[in-house]
Amino acid sequence: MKRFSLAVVSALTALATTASTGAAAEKVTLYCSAQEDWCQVMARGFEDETGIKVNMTRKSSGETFAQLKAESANPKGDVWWGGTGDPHLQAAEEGLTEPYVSSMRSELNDWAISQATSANDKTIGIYSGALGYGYNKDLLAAAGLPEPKCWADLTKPEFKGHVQMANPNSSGTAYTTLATIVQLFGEEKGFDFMKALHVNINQYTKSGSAPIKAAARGETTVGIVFMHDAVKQAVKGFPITVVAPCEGTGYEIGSMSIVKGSRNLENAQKFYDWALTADVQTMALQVNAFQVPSNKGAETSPSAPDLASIKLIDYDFTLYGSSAERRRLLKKWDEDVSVLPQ
Ligand code: S7P
Repeated sequence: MKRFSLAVVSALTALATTASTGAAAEKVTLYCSAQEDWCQVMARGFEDETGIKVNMTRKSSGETFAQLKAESANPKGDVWWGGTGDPHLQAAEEGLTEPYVSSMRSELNDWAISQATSANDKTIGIYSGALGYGYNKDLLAAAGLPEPKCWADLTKPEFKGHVQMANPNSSGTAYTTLATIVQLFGEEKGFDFMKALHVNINQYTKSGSAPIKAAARGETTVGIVFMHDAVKQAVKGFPITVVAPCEGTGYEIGSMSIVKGSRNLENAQKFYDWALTADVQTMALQVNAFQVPSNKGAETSPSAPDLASIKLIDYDFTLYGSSAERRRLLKKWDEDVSVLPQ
């Protein structure tokens, strides 16, 4: 009887161990920094196709970078998908992400590969998009404001209280704005611009796309965002006009990285390969995500901003994605701009 119970106990223990090992292998923890609806499509799409459970959390790019850093001694995430490339590059430099060379690379545009090459394969480009702003034409008309066309227009006194942007510490979009302005005007004049803009800002949001959603709802006249995020609101039927600033503008290479110390590395790599396929990148259109996809075979919507017709600067991803420069610029913005009276 005693021998029988021992046998039953060990059989049950073995079963429980197999079950728990199996369950642990069939999941992946996804940190997502694109828009919530696109993150959901990616998570559900991967689960449906592979049966691997996706635990997804959505946070802005700068916030996700900070989370990876805070968790580095005990990593909890497996793959970081989406968000501007600069913090992905910084994570690579700081050893927070793993190198991986996907078999899908031959299908990608050069700009996506060069993002990988510059980070020793610790990140890769998944989409691209230009920075700009959008305004609510009804609010603009009601306030009797002239149509803004340039960055400089947003610093005019009549725009006081009418402009919204995100905080560059939490938001990749807003960090791209800061780095773009510095590259366009030079550091001294760029910071003068940020100070003049600060006077007109009604709120610094946490998330990069929040300002254009607020403009769509009529809560701010202008939102500084990626142009594709403004187009998304216009396509939904809101009275949003999208602006490619006349002086020229910066752009992002939205990126993906595998977390260093990932507990589900094989599944993270499966997700990574899957996310680089043309069919999966085309799924962006289901949620009106109008970035340019990195897979050459993926579809781009006719509503997507045409990057070839926008005056783009030669954004220096190596410098502005470096740990020292990103930290330095954010500190300077915190100390010299954000504390000024409005
Ligand atoms: O998906 C839209 C998008 O603008 O969101 C990403 C962005 O970094 C996330 O928001 P934060 O600015 O709050 O970090 C962009 O990569 C992407 O194009």
